[in-house]
Parts: sequence; structure tokens; C-alpha cells
Amino acid sequence: MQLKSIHFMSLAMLLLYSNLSGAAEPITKRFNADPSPHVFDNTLFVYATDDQSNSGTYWDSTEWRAYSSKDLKNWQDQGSFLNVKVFKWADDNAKAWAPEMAKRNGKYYFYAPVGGDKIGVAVADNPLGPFVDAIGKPLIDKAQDVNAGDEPIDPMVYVAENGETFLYFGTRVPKVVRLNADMVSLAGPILDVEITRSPTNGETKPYGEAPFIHKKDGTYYFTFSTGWPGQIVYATGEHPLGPFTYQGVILDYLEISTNHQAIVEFNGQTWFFYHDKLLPGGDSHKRSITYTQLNYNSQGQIIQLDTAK
Ligand code: FUB
Repeated sequence: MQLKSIHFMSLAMLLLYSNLSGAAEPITKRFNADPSPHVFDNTLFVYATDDQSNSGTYWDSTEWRAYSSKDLKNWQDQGSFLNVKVFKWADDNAKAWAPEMAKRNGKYYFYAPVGGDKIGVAVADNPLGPFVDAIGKPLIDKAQDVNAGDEPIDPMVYVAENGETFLYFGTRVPKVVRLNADMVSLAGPILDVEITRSPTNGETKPYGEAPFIHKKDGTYYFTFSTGWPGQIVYATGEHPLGPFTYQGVILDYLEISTNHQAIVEFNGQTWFFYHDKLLPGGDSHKRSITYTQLNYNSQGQIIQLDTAK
């Protein structure tokens, strides 16, 4: 193949992943936030908080929504697949916030912050449901569980290669708890995630919300938002329970009050999903999900994204 055509193909690949070609593009014209991307059977599913159906003055939607794509270019709106009402124990005015999905033993487990003080778990045989409440009570309940923190929201589940499973959540203080292999019961106490200062410049950042963990080349990368507004920053460690050492900023402040990220491998690349104000009429309560490629330098440090404002 000639060099010219190789260059043309590289450019075409870049443009295919249109978010690399310039301004961030939302995956849908509908307002959505808090992306939770997962690959099931070669399809990327993004589970989301539905900002389209909120009041516009608060995150008071009661629906979770899903999108899917095989190429990160053509997206299918899979609709509102779950309402907080699936959890009979939810308060009448409970809101549906940043969700998480995990697959194990052929089942799909959907972790759902309900009303800001509880996390429920629903289960289904398919990535889009139908889901039923897995245990008939909250998995995490601020009123019942020691050390659940002020606001147990933003669940994130990490299943290690050896099967050990960890649930992260929380605002202001990051929390982690082991889950049993059944994915619906706690296997130990709720712990605080410790983030220590960078050994090179002594820096760290306050934890706000949106805990997320991924592993690369034997290192665990713990990412989170620093607050309201927040930067997305990261710390690294040698075990899913930490401690993690602060490293630096991935995504700078946006022009909205929240920032919420997730990282996924798909089609041979690492993708960083987040939300921003991208559509006409968008603001802090009417957010849009987008993504860009995530890159590391030769020392394994994450290269800060240039989508920062
Ligand atoms: O969407 C409601 C809340 O806003 C989420 O739980 C937070 O992560 C923030 O994005």
C-alpha cells in the first residue's frame, strides 16, 4: 500500500471518531449525563442520567436511559429502560442519578443511586432489561450502613481479574466496599479511599464525586471529579482499595457545575466519556454526553485533554 493511502486511511479513522476532529459532539440530541459505558458482545452501551426529562432547575429526572453503538459514530437511542419506581422502597420524590452497570455470571447488574441517600441494584438477563429489583431493599443505605457517608451516590463497580469485586461511591469522601460474587451483597465494611499527595510536587485535589477505577499495565488509576464545578483528576495505586497517589488533571473545569467521567476500552482504543454543555439550551441541568480518546505518555501518566475550557 502506498504511503499516501495509508495517510488517507489514518485521517479517515480520525474523522470517523469525530470527537478527535475538533469540537466535542454529543452522542445524541437528547440531554443526558453521567455516562457509564460498557462493552457487551462487541457493542458499546452507554447508560445515562436522563437530563431531557428533568425540570431544568434540578437533576430531578426519575428515568435512566441507554444508548448503543458499534462504531462510536452511529448511536442508537435505546430509550428509557428503567425508572426509580422499580425500587418499591424508593421515596415518592426519589431522583435517578449517575448509574453503573456490571455483567457477571451471564446477568446484568444495574447499580442505581436513588434519592441521594441509597443505592439500589437491579438485575436482568439482557443489557437493556427488563430489570427487576435484585434484593428488594437498598444495597447501600445511609441510614443503615456504617460509614456510608453523607451522600452515597455515583456507584462504580470494578471486577478484578481474580474475581474480587469493589463498589466505589460517595461525595466529598470517596468510599469503597467489597461485593460478594453474587454482586448484590456487601463482603466487608465500607472504607474510605485514601488519596495521598504527589511525591513530586506534594499536590493533591479535594475529592468531590464520580469515583472511577481502571487498570493499565499493572497500575490502578483512580479518577474523580474535584467538586462543583470540578476538574477530572487522577491518582494511582497498586491495589483497588488504594491508597492512591495524586498525579494530575485529566479534564479541566467545564462551564457547568458538574463533571463526570468514565473510561472504557473499545475497538482497540481507550475512550474517555464525560458530559458537558454541548447542545442549544444546554446548561448545568441539561447536559450532553460526549467522548474523546485517552492517551498516556511513556511513563504511564495520563495526558491532559485539550477539550478543557
Ligand atoms: O446527575 C446528577 C449528579 O450530577 C450525579 O450523580 C453527579 O455525578 C453529577 O454529575
